[in-house]
Amino acid sequence: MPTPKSKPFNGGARAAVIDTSSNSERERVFSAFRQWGYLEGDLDPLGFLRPRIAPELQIDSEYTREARAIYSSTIGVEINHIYAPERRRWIYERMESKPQEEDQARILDLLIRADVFEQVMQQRYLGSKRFSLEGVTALIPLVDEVLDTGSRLGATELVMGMSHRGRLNVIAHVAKRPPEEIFAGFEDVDPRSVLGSGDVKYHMGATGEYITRSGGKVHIHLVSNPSHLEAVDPVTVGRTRAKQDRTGEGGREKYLPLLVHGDAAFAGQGILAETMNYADLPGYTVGGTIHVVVNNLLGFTTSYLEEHSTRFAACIARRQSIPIFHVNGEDVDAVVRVARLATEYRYQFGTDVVIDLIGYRRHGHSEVDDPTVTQPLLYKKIKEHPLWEIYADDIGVTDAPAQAAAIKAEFEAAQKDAGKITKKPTLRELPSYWDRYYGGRHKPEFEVETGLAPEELAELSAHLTTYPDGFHIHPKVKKLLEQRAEMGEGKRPVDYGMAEALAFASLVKAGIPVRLSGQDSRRGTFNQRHSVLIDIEDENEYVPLENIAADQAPCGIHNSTLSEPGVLGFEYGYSRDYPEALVLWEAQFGDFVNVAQAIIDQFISAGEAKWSLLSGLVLLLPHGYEGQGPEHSSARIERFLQLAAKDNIQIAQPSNAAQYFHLLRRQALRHWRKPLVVFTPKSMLRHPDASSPIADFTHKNFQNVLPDLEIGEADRILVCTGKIGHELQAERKKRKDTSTAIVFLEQLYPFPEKELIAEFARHGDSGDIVWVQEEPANMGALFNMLPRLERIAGSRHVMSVKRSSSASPATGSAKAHEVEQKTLLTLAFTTKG
Ligand SMILES: Cc1ncc(C[n+]2csc(CCOP(=O)(O)OP(=O)(O)O)c2C)c(N)n1
Repeated sequence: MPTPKSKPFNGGARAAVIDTSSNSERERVFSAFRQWGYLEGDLDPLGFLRPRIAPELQIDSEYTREARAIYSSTIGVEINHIYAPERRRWIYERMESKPQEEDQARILDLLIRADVFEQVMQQRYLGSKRFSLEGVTALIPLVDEVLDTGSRLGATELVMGMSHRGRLNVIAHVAKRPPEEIFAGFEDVDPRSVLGSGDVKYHMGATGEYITRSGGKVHIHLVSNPSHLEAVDPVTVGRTRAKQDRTGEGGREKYLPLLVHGDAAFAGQGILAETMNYADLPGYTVGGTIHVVVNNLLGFTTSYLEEHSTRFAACIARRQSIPIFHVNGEDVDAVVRVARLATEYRYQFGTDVVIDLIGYRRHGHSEVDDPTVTQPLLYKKIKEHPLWEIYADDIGVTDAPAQAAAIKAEFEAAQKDAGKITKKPTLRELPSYWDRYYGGRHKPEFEVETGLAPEELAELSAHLTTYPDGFHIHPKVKKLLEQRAEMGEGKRPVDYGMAEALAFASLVKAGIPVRLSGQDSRRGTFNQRHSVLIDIEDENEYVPLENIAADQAPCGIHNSTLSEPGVLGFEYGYSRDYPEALVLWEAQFGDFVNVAQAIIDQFISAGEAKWSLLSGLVLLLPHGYEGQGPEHSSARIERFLQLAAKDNIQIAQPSNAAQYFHLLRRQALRHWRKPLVVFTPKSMLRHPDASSPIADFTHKNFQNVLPDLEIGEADRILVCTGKIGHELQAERKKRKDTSTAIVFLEQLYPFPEKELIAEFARHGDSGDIVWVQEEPANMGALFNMLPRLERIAGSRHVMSVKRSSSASPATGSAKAHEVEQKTLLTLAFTTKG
């Protein structure tokens, strides 16, 4: 069946109360203000935002004042771009009704706490970076209201991603970690526990419980993040989706995602746009993320006028049919009202919403930075400007200073306690679904059996190659399924496509969910997968992997948007909250993986070292030199090897179909959870040399090294990985060479030293070892392998054969490629040290 589009979960819009079709004078005035009122709004506490006059609003009418008071006030609603009129009316109706009375005592308490928390840190840890929230502390009452409204509508957990600004404040006042735990970060206790690892205090994740205004309880999960602004966005959304998928029915109500952004980052970083772009797509939706732009109209030293080509930083969100609420951060009742409205909207329509919380930045970018150098006039104004005192005055509370003094004393006592802490506090608890899994160094006992009984393979194969009666199959796909059926019966060698299908089918049958996403992954870029069968008469879909067994686990194979960092970040996040599942991301060609480099560097390879957080994510990266040019050849093996240390990741290149099958099953079945980078084939996908007999699926496990059993004593041992090994075998045959062994290194990291030593020993102890690679000398595994090979070579001499160093990975000429490839093969058999 076609995948259903995501639906609003509260049954769509309410009946409209406002009649926008009326031609009355009132309606005409209101119509103008509903559309353009935000442009003249009183949105910036310091009047720094350049004012804008909308000619449409200069109307001489008895209704102008009324409309202006609603739409050009401290709230500005930007919703003209929402296609659905009933959604716009839903917002008008609420804007035009009388605001509810807010719990002002609670709001004031939250504001004082947030400001005083920063001031107490400033007092004691002068010279440390803390990225103060002062100037936008309305964020805390805002989140308080999101939690209250969310909880009333079904939220039991807030999954929150944010960067540096105000993070410590959020850890204290939203995640509710005791302040002494946070202050201990400044005291930098227990340095020996994090030698060479760990992270700065404003990157650490945190969990806690929040009691809402109405007494509801919401679990808070603040996601660990790197400095790379906005990189945490897709990770947070992916984590939310995994939590929702684990829950099934009702998951979208329970798990509410909230992303807090800086204004410069929101406008500037493409990964945010990528993340928002999949908000409504079936494979990725979370039923709406609430975005808050903590907008201080500055980025480090940069003015908002230099940050974006749009009026507001939030305008990037206008491409989606979702509301943007601008609000003056100093009218905190309005902030709370907007928070309620936005949360209700998310629950009503199941889409993203954006709150643009406009304030200012009290200090420099960090507290050690002097902002008067770049914005002298603004900072003169800011210096004189009160904080929570403004709200206390507005609501007529006179004893607020005493309240502030009491809160200050509380924090100062916590600072004293922090000085006594000797062990670095962990600000979070992991969910119990991580209990069974391990990180750290690899141990042999983590290995598992991955072979399957022949009968089981036959049964899986039957399910994979059949479809319902009356299904009109494409003739090409019919042929492919017939061939796959023969593979399952052992009548023809199994290729990669079938090997992968068998691995996935075996896992879902055993109750292990499988999720794969990538560009065109449902069919497969190289026509190799065909995971979804499409009826050629009505385009109905049939997914064999969803029809393996009645009680099977889910199998989701999704065509992703054309995004690398956004989607890879999502899948990393998904793997973080679904350790039991096999989660895979596939690059269209491995060459495009470098677009997502920050996700690889900051999360995938360093997540365990920095935050002790594990992931079993699999990256499938088509790799191999086939004359297709500089951007269709290399997934940059060298980059992954450079990132490898202390068994943080696994890097493999399975050179035949059975090896791929065992590798995928090993990843899912063992409880050692480490990211796995797989260099996958292109031309070898259906090549007979890389296909495997069905027998290889029954008994063997993944072999880190494929020995050369054809050759005993050898004068020369060629060590290689991937496609080149098959070409070397063909060349050896052509040469009728019987003294050269060809050894495939199937796992490049962790380096299988013992297996390789054993294999060398089988071929005697003299002669040469030659590392052969297709990549140029400055790329590929060469740099990593040579010292390792030299260490274990014994009396053998170690040499290498590779393309010449090059600034670009591969030639653009297919013919030049052939010449180069031929030369490589010749040199592999002839080069002398
Ligand atoms: C991807 C990336 N580029 C550059 C930086 C350096 N940097 C850190 S904070 C910052 C300014 C951020 O401004 P904004 O998003 O408005 O947030 P604010 O600090 O003003 O709250 C910059 C450029 C970074 N951390 N990440």
